[in-house]
Amino acid sequence: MEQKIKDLKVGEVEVEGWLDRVRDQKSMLFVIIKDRSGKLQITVEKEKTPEIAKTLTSLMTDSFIRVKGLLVESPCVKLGGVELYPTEVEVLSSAKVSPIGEESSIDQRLDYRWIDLRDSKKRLIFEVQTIFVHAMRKFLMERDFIEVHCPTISGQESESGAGVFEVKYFDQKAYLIQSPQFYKQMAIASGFEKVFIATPIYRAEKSFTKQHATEFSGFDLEFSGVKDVEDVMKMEEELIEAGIRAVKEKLGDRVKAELGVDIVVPKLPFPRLTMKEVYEILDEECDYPLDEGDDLDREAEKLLTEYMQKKTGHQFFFVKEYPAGVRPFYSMKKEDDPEYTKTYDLYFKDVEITSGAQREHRADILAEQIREKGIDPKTMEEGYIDFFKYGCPPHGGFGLGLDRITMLLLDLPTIKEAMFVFRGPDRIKP
Ligand code: AMO
Repeated sequence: MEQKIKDLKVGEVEVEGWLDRVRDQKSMLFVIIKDRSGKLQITVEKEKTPEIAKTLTSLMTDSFIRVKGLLVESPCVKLGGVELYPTEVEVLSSAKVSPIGEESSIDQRLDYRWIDLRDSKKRLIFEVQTIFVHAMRKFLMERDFIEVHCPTISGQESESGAGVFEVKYFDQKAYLIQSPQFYKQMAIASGFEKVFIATPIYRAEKSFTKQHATEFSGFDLEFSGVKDVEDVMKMEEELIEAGIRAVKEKLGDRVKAELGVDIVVPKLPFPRLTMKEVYEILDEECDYPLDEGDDLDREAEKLLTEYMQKKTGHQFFFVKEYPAGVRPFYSMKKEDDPEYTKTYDLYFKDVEITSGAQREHRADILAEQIREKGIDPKTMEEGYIDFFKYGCPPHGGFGLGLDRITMLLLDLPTIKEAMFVFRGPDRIKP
């Protein structure tokens, strides 16, 4: 294993790194190299090692080199109080001049995303996401959830309303999944009781907003034993709190120092509103009336967020019991008010990060609800409605958009910055 800069001990060393800076002085050359762990000064005495000096001055920033030499203590050197006198330098990859710089637009930077990501601040975003996802997995495994992996090519559309990418599948038509919805419900019908699925999700929508991508990372849950949508919401708020707490504990200081963002661990429980309350608030408090039965538009989401932040000081809030007309066919309707459903959305700052629900698990009612959405239930028997004909417990779950929560947690201006590689209507490279 190669040695990382931060682990080097004085004496003979061999180290690899990116060329960061070269300061050329009369008789000396000071070269800084870096790896993920830190930076190191290489001190070259031009007269003693002219070949090494020549090699290093000929290189562009971000060339990748291997250096052998003597590491000595040197209290006046700012970088860790050590410097490396090289005896051998090997150029492993010489770089051309970078096509992007600090003044480049986000889209120029995305063309060269691998170079853009060399900035340690950008890397930190993915370190945060790693900790967040790991903490969620730990939370779920402690509660006996099983992780399953599902196909992303399907013969069926799962989310009426959301755009779907059609793919040629030999001589049949197939789709890229808009959600792992059917597979997580299938796992419940398989008696798995508690499952989660982390998967790519595809949406063929020409949306150019800060929170839309055409492919994103979903983190989906489904579990049985659900009596009401509240059971699902409770599971989600605890899960999110655990994820953010882990980020705060492990990386909170670095996020503050490098990105200038305070990670706030949310207090439980998150505030809750029913859609009926939302209609009233929008009308009476925000002067933005919606018709009963309407979904929230972007303006309503912003106004409601402002209202909730003022009223509760909370960055998260749930909106539950949506009208049946704006929710997918798989949502269970309220027994005492069937115009409304046992569904919810979770908002973080002013963006929806999750949809969830108790599901309709009775095959005959499900078929009826599919018909109400204008879809012929026969087209959904095989591969969906059939799951519920051979016994299936009541259940519920939710789908969390990972890229959105990362963007919001770190106050990033767009989801493009929160995704390792962004996919949008006009971007399919790199
Ligand atoms: P929904 O369609 O609300 O619900 O999607 C769930 C979550 O996925 C994220 N999301 C997106 N992220 C980036 N770009 C997009 N275009 C995009 N679309 C959605 C959001 C959203 O809240 N099957 C249900 C979930 C369920 O009920 O379990 C579903 O797919 O964070």
